Amino acid sequence: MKEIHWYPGHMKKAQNDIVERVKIVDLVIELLDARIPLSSRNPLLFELTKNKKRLVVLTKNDLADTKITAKWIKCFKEQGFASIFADLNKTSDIRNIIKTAESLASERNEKLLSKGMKVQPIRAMVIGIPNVGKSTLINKIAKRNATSVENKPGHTKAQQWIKVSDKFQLLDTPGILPSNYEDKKKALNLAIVGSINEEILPLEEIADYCLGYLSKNYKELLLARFSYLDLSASNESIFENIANKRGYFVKGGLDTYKARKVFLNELKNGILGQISFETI
Ligand SMILES: Nc1nc2c(ncn2[C@@H]2O[C@H](COP(=O)(O)OP(=O)(O)OP(=O)(O)O)[C@@H](O)[C@H]2O)c(=O)[nH]1
Ligand SMILES: [Mg+2]
Repeated sequence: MKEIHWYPGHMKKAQNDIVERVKIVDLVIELLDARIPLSSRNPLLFELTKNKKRLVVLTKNDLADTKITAKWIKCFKEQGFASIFADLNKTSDIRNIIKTAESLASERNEKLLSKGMKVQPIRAMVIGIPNVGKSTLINKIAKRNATSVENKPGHTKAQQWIKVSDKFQLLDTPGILPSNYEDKKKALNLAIVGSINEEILPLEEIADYCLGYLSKNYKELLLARFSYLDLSASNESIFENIANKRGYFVKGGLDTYKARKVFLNELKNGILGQISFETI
């Protein structure tokens, strides 16, 4: 496989900043994408923060297969991690995260109180790979646009403390990817959910992988949207069929590139239904 460069310069600095700041936080909130909990965990980021209390949040559960998410939560809990799933656009899920984070991080304040000292705001660091919802979570907890959100990987470029309340301070951090990967499937998963730039892997390859994965695991959802497809046909003729049906043409024929691109966008945005790309 040809070498793939996907490690933007600001991530190295972001990594050093995490080492520096992790010392002073009470809690690490690690966000993983519920559709790909394994592929979206950066082992280095985990390692750098492993001595701290941790809350694992599986985000974007509104896009994931909730039955599979429940199994992942059970698995993380069995490994000893406090873990919850969330749709970060849902108020009740945000409240659940705040409640769990507060109870996990209360130890320092209990100590201060027992010595007759004033309690301090809880400090939590929000970490994860790009585009998993770190800045969104902070804005929802703060109930204001304290930090910028964008549906593209690598949007946040530097750390930023956000005072959420007198009781809570959150540190927004830039998404950090592993500098390399051993496994092509992981890279494909990251491209599907938008945690690495689309241009890094060939679009045809991502779309063909998804088509195969859905034919195998979510055939009903695929046929609910594209009832006219013959799934035993070749990938090329399936995308030709979609291009034809939707009127995507280029000079000289059908625009299968556009058919693949639109298919991937619909998949990423949940239009085909709630789909998980990693099972236990
Ligand atoms: N459907 C859905 N979308 C979400 C959820 N959480 C975040 N998003 C969207 O995901 C995109 C990325 O969110 P950000 O909060 O910018 O992600 P980030 O982790 O801060 O990304 P970087 O700064 O690039 O590391 C935005 O379009 C959000 O609206 C969720 O639970 N469900
Ligand atoms: Mg961000």
